[in-house]
Amino acid sequence: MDRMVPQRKMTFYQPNTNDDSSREQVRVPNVIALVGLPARGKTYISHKLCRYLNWIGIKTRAFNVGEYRRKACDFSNEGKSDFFNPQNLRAVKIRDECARLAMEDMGQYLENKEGEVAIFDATNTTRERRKWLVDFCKKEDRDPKFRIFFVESVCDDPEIINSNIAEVKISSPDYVGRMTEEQARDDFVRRIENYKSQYETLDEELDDELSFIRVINAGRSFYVHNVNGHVQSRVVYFLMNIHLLPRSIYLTRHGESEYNRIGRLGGDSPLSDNGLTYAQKLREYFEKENVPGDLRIWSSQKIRAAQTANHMKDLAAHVEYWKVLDEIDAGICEGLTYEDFQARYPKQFAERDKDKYHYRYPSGESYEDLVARLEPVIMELERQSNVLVVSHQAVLRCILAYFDNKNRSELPYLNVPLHTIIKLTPKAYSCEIEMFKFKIDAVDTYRAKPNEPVDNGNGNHSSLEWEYSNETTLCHSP
Ligand SMILES: *[C@@H]1O[C@H](CO)[C@@H](O)[C@H](O)[C@H]1NC(C)=O
Ligand SMILES: CC(=O)N[C@H]1CO[C@H](CO)[C@@H](O)[C@@H]1O
Repeated sequence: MDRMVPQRKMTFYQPNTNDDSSREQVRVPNVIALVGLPARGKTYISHKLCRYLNWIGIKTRAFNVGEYRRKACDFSNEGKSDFFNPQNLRAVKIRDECARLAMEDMGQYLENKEGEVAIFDATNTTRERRKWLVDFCKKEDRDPKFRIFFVESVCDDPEIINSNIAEVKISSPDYVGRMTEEQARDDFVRRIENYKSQYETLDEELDDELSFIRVINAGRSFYVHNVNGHVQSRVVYFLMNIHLLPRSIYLTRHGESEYNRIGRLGGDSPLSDNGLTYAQKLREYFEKENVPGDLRIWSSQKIRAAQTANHMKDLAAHVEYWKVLDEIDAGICEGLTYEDFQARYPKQFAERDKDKYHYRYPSGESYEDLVARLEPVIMELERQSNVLVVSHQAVLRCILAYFDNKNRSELPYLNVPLHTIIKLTPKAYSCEIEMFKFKIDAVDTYRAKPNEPVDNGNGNHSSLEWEYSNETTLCHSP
């Protein structure tokens, strides 16, 4: 077998450890600036964009001026909403100073090439303030200049505004533990009024030279103007696909397969007896779960996944079989065990341990390839309501990393055990993640990162019917 390999060896992928620098010359730094009154979902948009851009491989950080303000002064001594009154000169000065600090940090972040995109999350409601930001991005001595894109969220639907105030602002660090909910709401409504007095919306004529999107009533309509470049068009496409309606996404691997039992990689084997039992349990879970509205099931085209999904056909509005959900292609290692792989291709095996995200199986795929292949799935998941995805370990790691905001060094080691349902419920700033683990025997297919303690969450919990893990927060601003 080894003797047949040499001509293939020439195509062996060498992980490029200097991946980011090789792309530098083609990428222009981008600033995405949010515009809009409080309670228009700006921070929500900022978190989601940040997570999405990082996941597709564009390094992004959000700079939230509100956080600088909270650090700079103790809000409780500032007379609450009076602080946002344009007549309060001392407060105006503090706020301007915070915006300036956030902007300078953002400038350094882009200049030092720590990242390619900075999201500037401030209230920024005047034309003058926007000009200040544009001038900063196009500063004379700046080379290359930053490209700037404004994302304005406008909303005149009281229902959306009220639900945003209720869900987000009452639990804001500005209010929690400082006053009652009623007081917080009143204070916040006054704060909005203070901003309203100065607010100047983006205008197709007055702001003709700017690039921007206006998101109207949480995405009911859009106005897109003067889009410039790759990042901006990705942002527009993404914003036009997301929605705020409550729903859950369920992820599961296929039941244990014959190949799992004997430790072989990939292949297209059918379910084992344990796997069939899981498929039955999965059905019972969804009978009880009683998902509101329609449930869609998306399965890979591998036999083991389709067999798992087929048990639930009549519970779902649609069952679709997607080739893009097929397991990572292990190339020449398909059908081998890890031991075979290590014995036959020791160098390859070591390369993979060194940089699992970028490592590409000869004649196969890498995790990085997989993320690119799965981007349409993420976009479609954003558009849909309740979906169950029946797929495979590596594929689900990529999807989970998107929702749980895990970076590329963590992604290939995320634990996605067999016979477990992962339920994702997106919230305003985070995604609630619950794991339901069934008490059905399965082999453990997890391989820990070398030189790290093994904690695969398997085994120890086998006496539980299911286990529950806590809410996880997404995308941290600095
Ligand atoms: C990924 O996240 C982990 C945990 O937050 C951190 O320790 C690690 O440095 C990060 N790696 C990269 C490449 O950003
Ligand atoms: C609310 C807010 O940030 N307002 C500022 C908008 O920009 C002008 C001009 O830079 C400032 O004076 C305001 O304080």
